[in-house]
Amino acid sequence: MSTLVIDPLYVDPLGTAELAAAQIATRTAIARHDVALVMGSGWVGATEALGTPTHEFNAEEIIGFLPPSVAGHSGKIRSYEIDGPSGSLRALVFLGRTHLYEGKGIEPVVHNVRTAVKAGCKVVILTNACGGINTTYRVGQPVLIRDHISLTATSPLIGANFVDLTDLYSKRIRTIVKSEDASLQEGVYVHWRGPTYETPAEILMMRTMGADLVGMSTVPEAIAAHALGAEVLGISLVTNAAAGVTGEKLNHEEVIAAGKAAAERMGALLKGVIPKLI
Ligand code: 8IG
Repeated sequence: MSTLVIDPLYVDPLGTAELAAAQIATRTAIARHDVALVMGSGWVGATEALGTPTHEFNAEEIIGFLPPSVAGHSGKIRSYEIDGPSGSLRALVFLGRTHLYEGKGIEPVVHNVRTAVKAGCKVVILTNACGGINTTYRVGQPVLIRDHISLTATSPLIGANFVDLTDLYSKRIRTIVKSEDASLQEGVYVHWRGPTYETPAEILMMRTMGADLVGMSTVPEAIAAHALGAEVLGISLVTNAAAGVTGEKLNHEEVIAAGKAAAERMGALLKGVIPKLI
């Protein structure tokens, strides 16, 4: 006889996120966090600029979170106190995320941001490493996500929940970030399920559709966070030219190396911006 174990995440995603938020509040003794950061491939080094976390634990110790499955994704949750001009705020930082290509469905992919919003976060900062489709981009360049194109044929929302996505990547927040670093460009991010990279023909299709960046994350989290009322900032780090752009092949080590090199700049940017968001 076999035992079927049904994870509560799939039965009651929002209720599970509420439970997860309560577990985080208990573990940190902090009732409410203000800002969430999801640190993607290569972004973990950028957290050094935030100082020393007051708390750190493995995400899988919190209900609904899966163990990490990708190199460069450590699966930790940290809490930071960040000082700013108008007092201090609390940042809830997720090192690593779950991706659609892991095949566990969409619920684990968005559990991080749902938990963050239930923990009190009004702003969700989503970072990722991605391929550059726009040929003016250079490896190691951060780009603000202005809009997205979803090519995964899935959504974190179910039911007649017709959420408007016109200002999904908050214009207010992009303006604040650009006042911190005027050299930042904006682009349109394509969500590709993966785990294969695109073919050169698919990259040509995406460029023709108006895309600048391509990656395997961020879009479901942005939608789920926005649907729960949080403001979203998306920042992509271009870590490789997309397929067919340079004739080089793509590899994951190149991604990790480009992230390490850009970590200091990214960390300073985040530290400068976070206190101005709330
Ligand atoms: I890093 O070129 C990274 N992630 N789909 N394509 C897609 N995802 C990526 C890429 C890329 N680079």
